[in-house]
Amino acid sequence: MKGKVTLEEHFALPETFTSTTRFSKKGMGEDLRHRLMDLQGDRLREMDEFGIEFAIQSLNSPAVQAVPNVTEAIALAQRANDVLANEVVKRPDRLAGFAALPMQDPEAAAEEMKRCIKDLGFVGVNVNGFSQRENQNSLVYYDVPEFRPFWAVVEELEVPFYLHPRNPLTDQMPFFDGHPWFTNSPWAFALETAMHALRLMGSGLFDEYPKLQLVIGHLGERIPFDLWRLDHRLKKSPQGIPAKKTMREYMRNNVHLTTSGQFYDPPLHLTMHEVGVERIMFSVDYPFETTEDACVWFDDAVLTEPERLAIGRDNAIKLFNLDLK
Ligand code: GRE
Ligand code: ZN
Repeated sequence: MKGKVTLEEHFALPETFTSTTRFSKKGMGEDLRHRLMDLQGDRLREMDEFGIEFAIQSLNSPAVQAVPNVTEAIALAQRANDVLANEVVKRPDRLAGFAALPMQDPEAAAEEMKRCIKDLGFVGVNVNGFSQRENQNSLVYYDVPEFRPFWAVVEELEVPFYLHPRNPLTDQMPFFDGHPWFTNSPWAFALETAMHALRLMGSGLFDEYPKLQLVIGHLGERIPFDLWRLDHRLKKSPQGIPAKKTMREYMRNNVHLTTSGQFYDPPLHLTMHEVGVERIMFSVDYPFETTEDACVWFDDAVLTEPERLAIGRDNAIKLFNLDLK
């Protein structure tokens, strides 16, 4: 399919690259560095080769979220956003930007988000999970009351918020002891991100701000598979839950999903059944995944042509108000 639009595609600054290196295979470091730093060369050539017209770019993970010093986190987010804005203006026909945000300070995050949307022309924000604040072991999740004014600004700006994975602090989790291969992207990313998304839903955030739109990758970080059981068991929860609606209702009204790093028909079909075709958008997860793997799969996935067009292009154009014909 030609004209695809993608939205979980990453770049890095020299100083944020190191937060990713440990995830790359030995020997891949240099190639990955090149691919993360470059926003114009190979990236666009691969998009051309495999029929991607337009890609919304975001900073690598965890980057800003892993900087405990609040002043440094704010400066890093601003720098990353300025660098991205400079690259996007060179090819506004192919690229757009997501803002990186210093969530360690919700007020500063709201200010930076306004600057990115209003002055830099970004189309949304992308945050890499929880933020470490003040020290390495103190982490904040964004369902807590302190963040409600921040979410009010997100709703007011009418921009989607992409909640991107980061690794949980596995040295605090005996759970992973002796099994490091299950940390990071093979398993831990989805566990962490799904839990954060559930915290947002369960806290009643979307009852307070019903127009908020959250985006999560990897076909919903496993939530669609468990959606029926989740609501089935929550109905019987002895603790109750602050949320007024079912998780299914939030998934169908406030959440969008991408296919980043999930290039397989059965989970796609399950997800379409659970949340509806209009809430799913094609994405690659470049450069951690190859454009080829993603596109060769998607172009031949078992879909009707209207479904392929919606997931591959039109849903993203609509959600982000992209200026594409
Ligand atoms: C990502 O999406 O950010 C990512 C990594 C490392 C490995 C795989 C992956 O940062 O998808
Ligand atoms: Zn990613």
